[in-house]
Amino acid sequence: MSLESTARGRSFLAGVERAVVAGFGRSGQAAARLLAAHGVACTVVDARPREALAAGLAALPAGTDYAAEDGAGPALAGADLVVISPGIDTRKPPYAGALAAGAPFLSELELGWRFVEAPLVAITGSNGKSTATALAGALLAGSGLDARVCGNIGTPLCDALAEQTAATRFVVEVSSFQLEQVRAFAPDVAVLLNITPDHMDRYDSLAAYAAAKERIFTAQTPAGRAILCTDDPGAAAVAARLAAREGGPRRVAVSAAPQDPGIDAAWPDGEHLAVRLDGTLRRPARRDDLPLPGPHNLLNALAAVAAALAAGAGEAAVAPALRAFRPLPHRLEPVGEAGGAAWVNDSKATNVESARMALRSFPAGRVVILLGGRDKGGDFAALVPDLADRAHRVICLGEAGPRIAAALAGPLAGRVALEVAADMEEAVARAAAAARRGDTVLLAPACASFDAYRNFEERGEHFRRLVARRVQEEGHGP
Ligand code: UMA
Ligand code: ADP
Repeated sequence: MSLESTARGRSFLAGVERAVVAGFGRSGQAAARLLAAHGVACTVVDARPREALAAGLAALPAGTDYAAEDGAGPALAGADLVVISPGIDTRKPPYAGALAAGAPFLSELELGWRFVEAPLVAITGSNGKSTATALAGALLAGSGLDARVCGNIGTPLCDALAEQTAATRFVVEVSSFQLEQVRAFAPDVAVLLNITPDHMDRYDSLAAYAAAKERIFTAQTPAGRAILCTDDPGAAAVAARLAAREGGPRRVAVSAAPQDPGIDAAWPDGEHLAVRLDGTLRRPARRDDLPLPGPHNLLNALAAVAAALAAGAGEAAVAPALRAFRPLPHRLEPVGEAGGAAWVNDSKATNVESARMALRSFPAGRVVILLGGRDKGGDFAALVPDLADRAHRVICLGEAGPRIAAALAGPLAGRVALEVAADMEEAVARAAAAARRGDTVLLAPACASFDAYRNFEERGEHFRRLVARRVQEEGHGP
């Protein structure tokens, strides 16, 4: 089936003559291309000047307009549809005013979803989204299905659609930003891994952030399935609200603890992973089929297995697909042995909770951790118990380095050594000097990367190169 032939999408766009595409990055360009393919004229709105967008604009049909963000009020007011990019904070002008006046905002995610024909899996959470999404995709692909992993993980859904067939299973990583402006988005299988503080620079409160995440379930009916990791208090609260909702989705609880026979759930059952869906119990894999470290990855895997089985994966495919799965780059990724220590790149640990989970993945007292980057409003003091348990030295770096050091110095005094480094290079040198044989040197910054890098990948690659240089120097010996 070609993109043009999706009747659902065509009928959705039937009344739309002029759309605004707000933000012209990956999501906006994908949305504009999709709209253009359906004959909908676009006005592109971006904070960047027209010249900076020239290459992307040239790929769109004549008749595509551009409006600078600060003068885009009239374009927003006159649009039949405003497709909004996830990076745009709609609390600011001109978006706040347009929203208040009732402009028809829609997330790029939902625009794409309107064109999808086969069952779709959507996965959200503060941490573990990419891992669970990639794993669910691998489980579906291992079952011989045409699985496409997309969304926040990299390829916008509007782009991933281009090659869909009636059998394609999209596994979409979904962020809170993408969920802010959904209306009818009703994934066949929706997963919520956890809700812990993140992006507090974008939301007025944790409740506002949690409410955005909860929207993944809002339009689901009993035809849909909601998979929630109920060991997490934030996700458990959402599960309780879903249980009380009439006409809501079928729920599946994911937990590290044994689950009652009466409910659909996924949990570690002795040596096995157990999943009960619609009352049918399966044990499709052993616990040690999962090659990823840490208790958090067990929950990610249980959620991914439940989601994949619910979306049509075969039971026999689960164990081999788990065994073949490798950690994604920049997520607890081993990058070398130097000075007798194992060096681990968890550059994707961009918030406090993911850094805590990273610490818990290694033996007590044996970690040298690198923390810092751009502050997203994280509560660094929440790291104290895990740092005291697992680390013997903390090296703070980047823009947030001094604030982190100030938050930790008192509580860690006399227990864990604390240093401040100007940048990654100095932090790695300090870590090498402090690490003992058998230690783990862990980059799990609990911060965004944008103070010094374009993204978390670039930060992780820099760390990897610095470690590789040490490994190589050691190879040549003194
Ligand atoms: N822009 C404005 N005004 C603004 C903000 C941005 O005009 O106020 C413009 C920028 O000038 C630029 C464009 O918008 O031209 C960028 O749009 P965007 O920030 O929405 O980014 P995209 O390139 O569309 O990438 C987005 C996601 N980015 C964000 O959510 C910030 C990508 O997730 C995602 O991979 C991609 O869509 C495809 O789905 C990145 C991310 O950081 C990796 N996500 C956050 C996270 O994982 O924590 C949520
Ligand atoms: P996301 O896409 O939500 O950022 P990733 O799978 O990329 O999730 O992992 C991001 C970071 O969070 C990594 O540092 C990883 O080690 C950590 N992490 C993964 N799963 C969890 C979880 N369930 N709870 C807490 N931290 C996690």
